[in-house]
Amino acid sequence: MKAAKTLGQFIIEKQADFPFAKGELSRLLRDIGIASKIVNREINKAGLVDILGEAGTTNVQGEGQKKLDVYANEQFIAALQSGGECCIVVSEENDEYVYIDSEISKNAKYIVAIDPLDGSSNIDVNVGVGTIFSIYRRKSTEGKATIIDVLQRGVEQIAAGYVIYGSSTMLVYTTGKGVNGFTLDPSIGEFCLSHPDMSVPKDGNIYSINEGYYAHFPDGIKKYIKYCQVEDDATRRPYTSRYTGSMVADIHRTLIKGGIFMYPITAQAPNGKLRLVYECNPIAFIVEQAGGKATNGYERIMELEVKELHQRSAIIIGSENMVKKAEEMLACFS
Ligand code: AHM
Ligand code: MG
Repeated sequence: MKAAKTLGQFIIEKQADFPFAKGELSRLLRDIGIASKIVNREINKAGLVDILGEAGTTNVQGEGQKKLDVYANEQFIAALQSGGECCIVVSEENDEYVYIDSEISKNAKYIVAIDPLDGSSNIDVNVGVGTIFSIYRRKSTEGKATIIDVLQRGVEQIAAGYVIYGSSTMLVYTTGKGVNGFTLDPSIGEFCLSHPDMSVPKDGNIYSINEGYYAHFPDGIKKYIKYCQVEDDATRRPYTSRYTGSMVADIHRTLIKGGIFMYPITAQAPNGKLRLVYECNPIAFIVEQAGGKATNGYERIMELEVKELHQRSAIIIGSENMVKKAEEMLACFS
């Protein structure tokens, strides 16, 4: 019988891809994996909040209940702090970046950007949610890392990944050499390699967008949506529409089945809704590494200049030919 390869084993094996590395990145990835298991355990209990106590109240054991996104944020930051490889964490949950000030992290050379629990409003209805992370190497060589170390473009990412807490829990990541997916085996508490070398089909037949905002979309996006709905056997149209409201779930499906995910600018969100640093860039890195394409409709996501921690961006991402088609239609109106 073949034994499953665990995330830990895989990370150690892959360290050979980085001959000059000292294992810090491997340890960082391992720390993120461990924190995600703790978060997974709490998410699995989310349906019990009425029994154990609502967020903001005290449960029957006398423990204070926290909102899960706050809890997840604390877990990831604590894991990164105790690992000692990370000097700054940028999180959706913190207005400012968090400087990790400890003896063991004083020589840490990595910056982690994280959305600890994306799509958290979906927890109440038992729909999948996710964690998204991105890893950069700090640029400065001495003193405390600063905002300059943090504001790097997506092309400078060293690694990126997501965890999807869905019907099963998976961790998917890239270090720039393809994309691999690991499924959590709850019986042994380990992520096991289940989806080696993931690749996004060049074409797909699923489009994913919050069509409720149709009236507020740019004309090019409206035109593309109409294109998706027209009948044409050769291109498998009309396409199927799927949108969960959890980007990680929609992207995970897109990685496996192909398709296109769009969160364009709207009248209400003139810069888009999703955040460039810890949502768009890591997801773009993963999708590109799997052979897909990620743009804001006009420019490659990973080349966009990063001016602020919580900067927003439009995103059009997924199967290469579908993204190209959407870009073509946006170009008709520019
Ligand atoms: P969040 O970080 O506040 O959870 O918001 C991000 C989420 C994405 O997961 C999802 O694609 C999008 O927001 C859904 O937004 P909308 O409800 O506007 O369609
Ligand atoms: Mg988010």
